[in-house]
Amino acid sequence: MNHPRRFLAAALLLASLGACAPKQDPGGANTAPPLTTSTGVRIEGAELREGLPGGEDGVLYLTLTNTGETEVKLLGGRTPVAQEIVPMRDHSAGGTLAPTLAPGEELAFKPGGNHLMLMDLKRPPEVGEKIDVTLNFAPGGEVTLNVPVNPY
Ligand SMILES: [Cu+2]
Repeated sequence: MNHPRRFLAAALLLASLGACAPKQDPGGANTAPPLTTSTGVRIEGAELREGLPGGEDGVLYLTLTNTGETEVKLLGGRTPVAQEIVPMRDHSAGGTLAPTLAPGEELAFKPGGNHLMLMDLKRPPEVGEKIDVTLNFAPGGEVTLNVPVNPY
């Protein structure tokens, strides 16, 4: 028997869950130049992924390394194209993250794992453009990167 409406609902749910969870690795992708915050957190490999048609959320990947001597928290972030940026776990684990990096610690946000989710996109990021992303660290405050958008 066919259940077209149920199928549609399931497909929409999958689409919304998947909108910030591409599986492919960003290898060779365009990324923002590395940057180090005043408290020694190095930000490398920052890239956005294009917004999907109808997708509410976007995704940002990067790797943080605490090269400083104090513990640093990533509080979150902002960008002109979304309501806010929220650190999240892999969707199979679920939930938000409140990352704390001890001196020497590294934390990767990457496809299939922890990610930085752009909540409630105001418009979909487009491949080839660069978008300002501001991350907020404590201590350290805000730092802004101009981040390229890669294919989903
Ligand atoms: Cu997400």
